[in-house]
Parts: sequence; C-alpha cells; structure tokens
Amino acid sequence: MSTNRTFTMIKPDAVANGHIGNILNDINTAGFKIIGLKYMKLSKEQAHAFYAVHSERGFFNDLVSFMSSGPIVAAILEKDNAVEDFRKLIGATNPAEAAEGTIRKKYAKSIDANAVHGSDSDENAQIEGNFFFSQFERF
Ligand code: 3AN
Repeated sequence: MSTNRTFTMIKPDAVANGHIGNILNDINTAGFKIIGLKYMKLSKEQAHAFYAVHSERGFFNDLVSFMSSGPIVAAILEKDNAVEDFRKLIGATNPAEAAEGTIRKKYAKSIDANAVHGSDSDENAQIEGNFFFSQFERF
C-alpha cells in the first residue's frame, strides 16, 4: 500500500551552506506540499535514536556525530506516491552517482554529508514523521 506522505531532513551540511531556501523551493516546485516544518538541532541521543536501524554499519558513529553537528530542517511532505517520487527528486545516496538535476547532485558534496534525508518506505515515513512531529504540528 502506498501512502501520500514522506519525511525529509535538510542535513547540517546543506543548512550550513545556505541551501535551505533552494531545497524547499525545489521540493515545492516538484509538487510536494509541506505539512509540517521544523528548524532544530538534534542531540547526539536523538540522532542515535533516529538512525538506530543503521547501528551495525561502520559509518554509524560518524553519521550520528554529523547529524548532531549543526541545525537541520525536518519536514513532512505530501504528494501522490510521495516516498518514491521524493527518492527520485533527491537522487542516489552518493551525490557522485546522483542524476543531474536532483537535490543531492545540486547541493551535496559527499556520501556522508549528502544534503537531505528521504524516507525509504511508507512505514518508515510514518515512524520518522512521528519521531519529529506531534499531531498538533502537522496540517
Ligand atoms: P539513504 O539516505 O539514501 O536512504 P542509507 O539509508 O543507505 O541512504 O543511509 C543513511 C545515511 O547514512 C545516508 N543518508 C548517508 O548520510 C549515510 N551513509 C550511507 N552510506 C554511507 C557510507 N558508505 N559512508 C558514510 N555515510 C553513509
């Protein structure tokens, strides 16, 4: 079953490099509606909990340090086929392999600092959205 919502974060690298506005504009231009939006900094504990599924991977500690190194923008997005269409909009995990015109191709420099997160399934979109937003913070 596919739902019409996904979850994204603009990561510390893209925030630090001044790309918040451009990325939100690309998201809106691609037809996504913003349902919830937050500018915040994750603690190490929060980043650890958010990425717990990756805890066995070699890059986990670096990922947690990076994601808690500076402010991020968290958002819930709505569009038909949201999860799949958003993954297409952001491009491959490694920006060097991301297609021309994708957000990671345009704004990311490396596989670890890759500008944006996008949920990889409807189930995770819901879990991740709930991690950041209460029912009163989404519209
Ligand atoms: P995606 O974000 O495209 O779904 P995942 O779920 O494989 O990619 O990885 C989660 C996050 O972990 C990525 N967004 C990226 O920041 C980081 N990551 C993935 N692979 C590597 C790697 N080989 N080295 C460093 N960081 C990585």
